[in-house]
Amino acid sequence: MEWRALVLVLASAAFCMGFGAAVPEQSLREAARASGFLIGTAVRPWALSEAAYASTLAREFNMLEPEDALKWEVVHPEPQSFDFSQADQIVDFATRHGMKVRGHTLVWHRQNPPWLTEGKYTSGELAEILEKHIKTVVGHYRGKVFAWDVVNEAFDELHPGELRSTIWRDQPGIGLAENGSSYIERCFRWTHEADPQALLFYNEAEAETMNPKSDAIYAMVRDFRQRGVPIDGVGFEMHIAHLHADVASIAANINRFTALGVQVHITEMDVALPVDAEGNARAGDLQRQADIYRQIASACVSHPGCTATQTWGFTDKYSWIGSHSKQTEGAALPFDRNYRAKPAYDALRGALEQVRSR
Ligand code: 9MR
Repeated sequence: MEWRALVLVLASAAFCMGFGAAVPEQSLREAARASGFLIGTAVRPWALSEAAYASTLAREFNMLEPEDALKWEVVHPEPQSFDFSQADQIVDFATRHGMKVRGHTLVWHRQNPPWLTEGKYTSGELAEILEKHIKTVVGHYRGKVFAWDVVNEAFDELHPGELRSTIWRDQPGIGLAENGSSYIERCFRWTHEADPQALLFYNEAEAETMNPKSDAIYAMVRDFRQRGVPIDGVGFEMHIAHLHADVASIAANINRFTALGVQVHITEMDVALPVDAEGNARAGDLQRQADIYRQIASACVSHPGCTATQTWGFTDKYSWIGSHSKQTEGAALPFDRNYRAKPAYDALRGALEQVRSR
């Protein structure tokens, strides 16, 4: 055999054995182009310097969201100082590659800096601090971040349907503790003042199906819409566990929210699988995972009011599931640790191809 042919044979054998990352013939973002649908992912800034990470991100997605870089502890580390360096890197990447940016998140009970949580501020002081935070961060990204998760996970999982007790609501809160969701309303109004063009979302976990938590959010959003509070969308996180998703209920939930005139974004999708010590999942589970990705993405793209689907990271190399489950679960994303497309990837692309011309 001629040496060039031998090299070719060896190279394709290595590729088939998994030594090279497959480049799909049509990327997710290409599949989404005709319909204008947004396909996004969460991003960690320090991984952008990794060639495979950056090239996969730019090739596959037309939207991104900083996974942690816009949270208080990163962006507002001291009372008087803001640090936009990490989020700026991500936003610059998006600009260079023609991607939209979702902002996550302005008001949350987690990942807040000690100066804030231990500062023993009065409600009046906290209200001032929060207004300044929102206006500074949103102002910095005005015209660059097209949609914000203004308030994140404000409803309780232990008492579904009730608002969670947090520093922002009632510990001590920003002064509106007795008035249900009015502290949330105030946050939406401040954000709108800082960037009237940005789309404003309420983002939540475990409210993807019809259940008491989503009922409560539905009531809040309906009230906001009726009174002209600036809210444009609801984020369904979609962290799927135990390979179980009630797709009919998710579709019904998308229907009722969009009927209020707000958009739905799927904001944080992943499907965690049991993994062995090497982080590998079973082949059958990878297929079942693909089915869930397909069904959920289809439920979204087939509804005109569901305008974006986003995964919470894209490579199994970087995912919150591993550390969160003490490495007993993982393999939750469409690409494996070597950036090879998994069955979930093909499923996602199939769903996007479904809506060439919405
Ligand atoms: O993926 C995020 C992880 O890196 C952080 O350590 C964690 C801290 O709570 O937050 C993760 O992202 C969360 C997101 O901001 C809001 N919804 C739930 C996500 C998973 O916990």
